[in-house]
Amino acid sequence: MGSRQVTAWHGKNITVAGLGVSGISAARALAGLGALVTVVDGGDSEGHRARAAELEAAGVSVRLGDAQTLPEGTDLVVTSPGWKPDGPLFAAAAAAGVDVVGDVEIAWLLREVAEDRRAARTGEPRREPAPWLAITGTNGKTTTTQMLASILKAAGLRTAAVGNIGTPIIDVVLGEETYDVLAVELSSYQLHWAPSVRPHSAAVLNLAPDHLDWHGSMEAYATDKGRIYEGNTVACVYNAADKATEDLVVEADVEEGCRAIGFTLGAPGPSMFGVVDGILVDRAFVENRQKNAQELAEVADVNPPAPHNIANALAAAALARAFGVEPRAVRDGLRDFRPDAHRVSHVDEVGGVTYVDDSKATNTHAAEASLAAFEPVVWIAGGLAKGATFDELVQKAAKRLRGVVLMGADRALIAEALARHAPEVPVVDLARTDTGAMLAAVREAARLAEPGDTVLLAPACASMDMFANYSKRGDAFADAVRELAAEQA
Ligand code: UMA
Repeated sequence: MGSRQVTAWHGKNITVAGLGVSGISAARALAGLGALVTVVDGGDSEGHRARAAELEAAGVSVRLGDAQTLPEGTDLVVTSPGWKPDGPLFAAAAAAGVDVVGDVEIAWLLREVAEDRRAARTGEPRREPAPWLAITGTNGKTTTTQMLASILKAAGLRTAAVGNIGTPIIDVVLGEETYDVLAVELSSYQLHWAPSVRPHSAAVLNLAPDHLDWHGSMEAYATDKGRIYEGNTVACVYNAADKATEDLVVEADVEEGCRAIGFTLGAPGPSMFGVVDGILVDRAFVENRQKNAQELAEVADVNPPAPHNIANALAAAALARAFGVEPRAVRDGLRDFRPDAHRVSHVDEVGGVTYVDDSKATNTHAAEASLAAFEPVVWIAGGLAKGATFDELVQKAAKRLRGVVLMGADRALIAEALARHAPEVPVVDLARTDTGAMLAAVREAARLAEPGDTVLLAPACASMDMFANYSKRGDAFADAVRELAAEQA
């Protein structure tokens, strides 16, 4: 079955892989279009059963406890992003000649139909679907997507921040609200399963090893990230300090006239965004860019004004300007933006020691950025490594480390790197993967720290071996710090 023909989905057997946020959204949408939908999921918990019951009430079949076999007669598989592409379900689909796509692909393919329906429902003239300004990268993509949405709103545009950020994009495309433009965060997983997506403009913020167990290699990971530039019409935004992002632009097949726009923390050349004397400037979308630059905002307008975050702001500004947003809205949008919790957020000071939560540092690249901001630092790390190695991170951070507390499934990988590159640094190996380990970790870190030090939770790993997600891990850290403060009061 041609997976791109939305009209062909009616009456067809569509298998949705995953009863999570994206699977539920895809199943409801496809059932609404008249497809015969079966959701399959390897889990069989109480939560899964409750979600299954809700979907079954909406006419969707659900099969729990088996993520491997392809339901008989499947015409198309729509997968959730987290499913590894080398899994048995996809091997079975390939053997049966059945296409596999992701929920983001479905959202893209539904844009036209959604506008037909909206026009029919409201009686208003049919509009073009809202263009997508898309963002990916190993780190900073959620923040940049939020900054972009804030800038677009400040420009008076109707917009939403969607995708990997947590709002399934199908729900927004098919929903009641009308949008002028969408700020879309895309993960490498989503890009892998979304071959048709053609953003108006897109940015790859940076590229460092992550999710290698899923993609199989750094090359495969980079290739999937690079898909975001395919078919861009106005701007491919890259990080001038990260050549790999520029290489992806060079390799991309874009529309005639689409420009490569770099961003840099230094003074920008023509067709770039950068910083001059504490001012964020645009030398790309201005008259006579050889000579002129447009002031956008002050560095102090970026919240917080840390180097990696200024880079995020420049990327968001570049995408907004590519869409025609006025300079003043860039400044206002950046000023309005408030960062999420669990991103280098100050928790408390106990006994002269500062406690900082960067639970969002789920890979080595992010952990490296936050470790570089504190000295001396007691580092709490560990969790699921996702195929990463820790030698480079430990080498770079070694001099700053007062001590290290390790927990989680893959903590031995970090312990080995510490033994190789920082043998003098005291390491406490908690040998625990239970949720309660966080309090023990904070107590051990407090014991290692001296007044004036920072205790930093920057795990360099995913959280799911111990917690539901990184935000629960960060909450557990903050709770533990509060308990420590109470003990020491
Ligand atoms: N499952 C299986 N077998 C598998 C894998 C998963 O049965 O091999 C089942 C699980 O039991 C679960 C369901 O599939 O019930 C979960 O599917 P999923 O892991 O793909 O997650 P969703 O709930 O659909 O959420 C996804 C994104 N999750 C991942 O990419 C892992 C969310 O990004 C995203 O917000 C959401 O879609 C909406 O688009 C989260 C994330 O961690 C925040 N993203 C990674 C990151 O940012 O690093 C990529």
